Amino acid sequence: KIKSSSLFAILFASATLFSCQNKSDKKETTQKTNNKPNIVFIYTDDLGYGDIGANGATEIKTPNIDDLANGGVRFTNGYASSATCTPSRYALLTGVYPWKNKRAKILPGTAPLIIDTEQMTVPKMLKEKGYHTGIVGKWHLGLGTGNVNWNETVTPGPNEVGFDYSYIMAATQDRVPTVYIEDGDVVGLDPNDPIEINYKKNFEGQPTGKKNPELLSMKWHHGHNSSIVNGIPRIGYMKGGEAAKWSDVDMADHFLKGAQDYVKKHKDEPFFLYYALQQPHVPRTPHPRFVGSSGMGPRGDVIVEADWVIGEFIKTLEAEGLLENTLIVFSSDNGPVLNDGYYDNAVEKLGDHTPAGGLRGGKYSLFEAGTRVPFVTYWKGKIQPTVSDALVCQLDLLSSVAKLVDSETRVDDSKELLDVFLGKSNEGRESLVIEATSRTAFRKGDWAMIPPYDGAAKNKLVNIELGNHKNYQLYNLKTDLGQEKNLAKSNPEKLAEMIKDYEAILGD
Ligand code: NG6
Ligand code: CA
Repeated sequence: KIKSSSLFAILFASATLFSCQNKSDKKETTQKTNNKPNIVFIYTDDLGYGDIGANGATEIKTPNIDDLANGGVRFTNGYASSATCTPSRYALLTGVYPWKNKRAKILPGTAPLIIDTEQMTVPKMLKEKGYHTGIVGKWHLGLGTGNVNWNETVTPGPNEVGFDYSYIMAATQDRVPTVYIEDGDVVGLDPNDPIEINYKKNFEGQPTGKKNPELLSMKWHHGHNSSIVNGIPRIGYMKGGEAAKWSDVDMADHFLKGAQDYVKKHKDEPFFLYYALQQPHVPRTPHPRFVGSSGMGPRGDVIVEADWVIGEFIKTLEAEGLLENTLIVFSSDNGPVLNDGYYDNAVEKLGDHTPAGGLRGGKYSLFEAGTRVPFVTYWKGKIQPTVSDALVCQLDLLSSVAKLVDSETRVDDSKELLDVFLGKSNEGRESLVIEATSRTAFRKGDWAMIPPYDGAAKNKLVNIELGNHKNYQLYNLKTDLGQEKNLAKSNPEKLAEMIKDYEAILGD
């Protein structure tokens, strides 16, 4: 078996080299780089561990994601670095624990870039190895250095931290500016209708969600009552830029096309694509053809939609003959939330679906559902289908992908776990510090430890338990996945060991 597959690899590699030699006049570089696999991160926004069929969901259908999960390594202990978006994305790209960067918090649309342009990132590392690098989708890591002028090229941004190409939304779907930005320029901007953004104060005479409920097609529940775009009240105030405003219901198709076009354009060179979907984050705006598809209201419908675009994207890789030369990593930036600020029936129509898949908490939480997320690696013909319970984190992708492409780059917090990601080893990381809204907790072996925190036990607006408690919490996840039995008092030795290891990492 091994022999024939390596023979195949040699034949395949030499065939690839040969065909490229014919095509390209830059023989030298092409030969060196073209045997490198393409790398694609498909990253959803707020998708819970239990939101996909492969992780046990029965009430919602995600056949395309399930194909990846069942045809690759499906991780049962795969973690985002944080229970919210910005810090997780920061860690994904830089390999640095987000709690080491004070600015890695949920950012307004006007926040400056929080990745140092000198810092190592996944795309930077890959660029050094001859890859073309692109991002399509949600950014939410800040742009510019302070007062962004949206009517000029916005910089620094993704293009200054390693991406050759970027097609992004600045922050979130519920935050202004509600426009797409390509390589720093707002797409479709009419210079006679400049964009102004303010997160503190409205522009005179502009309607808001708060004052003009009659203009709304979606009602706000908490927050989300500033400027109105497409009948949806947002966070932050925006004036101008009418022609550039995105169409929410078309966003999924739009980003899909961006991702497909990127692949088609760069299929003849090794590429890295970070495809960051907006679903199922609020506001949930399924394209009309998906409305009603889940029976669960908009949250379910946009998950079906996300699954569909992922399927279409994979078809493109296949049609271009790239699937067997592409490592795909699928994951989510943080755990699930139902009501995240709009009335959209996510709670009312949930039925028997369990977005957290039996884990406690959700988005914003130090309990497991905050950070334990769908996590899959897929590489047709290269990764054997398996289920792995190794502890892995999105943090680890930088060093692991570096190893894959023969880069020397390693970042301390990012563990090199290439064999684990390729399904050849079950030896994941020993421990992990997880983060949720500026608090941290600790995972090691079968255990989870949450230090004492002041603050509400539950965020009542979103109806999620945050993990705060006046005492230490200690859970054995092997016997108590739902974190119901606090063993801190009955197992002081384990608690002491966990605290010691955790503090050693924090104090590093
Ligand atoms: C919160 C928003 C929430 C969501 C979140 C960011 C309010 C009341 N809530 O502040 O709706 O936008 O930020 O989500 O405004 S994340 O997935 O990008 O981290
Ligand atoms: Ca998110």
